[in-house]
Amino acid sequence: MIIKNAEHEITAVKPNQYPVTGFPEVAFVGRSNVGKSSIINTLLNRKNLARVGQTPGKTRQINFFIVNNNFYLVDLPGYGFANVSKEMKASWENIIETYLYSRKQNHLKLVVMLVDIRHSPSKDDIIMHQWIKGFGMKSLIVATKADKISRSQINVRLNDIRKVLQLDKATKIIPFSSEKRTGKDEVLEEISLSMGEASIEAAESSRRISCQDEKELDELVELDRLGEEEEPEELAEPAE
Ligand SMILES: Nc1nc2c(ncn2[C@@H]2O[C@H](COP(=O)(O)OP(=O)(O)OP(=O)(O)O)[C@@H](O)[C@H]2O)c(=O)[nH]1
Ligand SMILES: [Mg+2]
Repeated sequence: MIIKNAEHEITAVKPNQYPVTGFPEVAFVGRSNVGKSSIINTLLNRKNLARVGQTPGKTRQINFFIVNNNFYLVDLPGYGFANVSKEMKASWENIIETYLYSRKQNHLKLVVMLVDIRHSPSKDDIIMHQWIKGFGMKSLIVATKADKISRSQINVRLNDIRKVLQLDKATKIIPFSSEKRTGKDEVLEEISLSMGEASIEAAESSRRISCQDEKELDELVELDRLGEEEEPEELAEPAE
């Protein structure tokens, strides 16, 4: 997939603030500090479109990034961050769950779940993945910060993550590094595959909106044809 353009469209906390274009969405979930905002910047070839932080808990709301004018990458707050009050934790979890629940049916084409390649998935990660699976959403696992371990360790770590999350064979897991920009093409390919039909639907509906309906289109074609027929015939060259 080629990224032609990308912009931050809206920041939201509740459903009535989400975009209403009907374009398909790909959401990024995972623990706080795992690299959700960083992967979005890397995929979109931007430095700080999504805000990245040294301290966990940087993203506290939902950020929608419109890409190629036809789909969204959605940056969600992280879960599992210990250093916040109970109320704050509950509020963030509520923001994440409300988003997934309300978009699962008509908008969400793929949930990209991020886990740090160096660690076994946490209890929160296991619950989140079961939750995604339970709702029948398509998921892709991305193991972040792959630059922090040696190449020989990568497969060992991927196998462990696969085992702990009890991934079925159909669920892919991709090692990724925002630092080295590795894994980018593979993730973009999965995003593109997940939206194959969705982007055709979106293109169709925008054509429908611009033409109102087939009848109007037919009338325009007919008017064009008549206009062409009524063109005055070219004057014959005057006889010598
Ligand atoms: N070495 C390395 N560091 C990374 C990578 N991805 C992210 N980081 C760093 O990890 C920290 C957190 O990254 P973010 O992208 O803000 O993480 P997040 O998941 O969006 O965090 P929250 O918004 O708090 O949920 C930052 O200091 C990043 O620079 C990576 O692939 N490699
Ligand atoms: Mg973030």
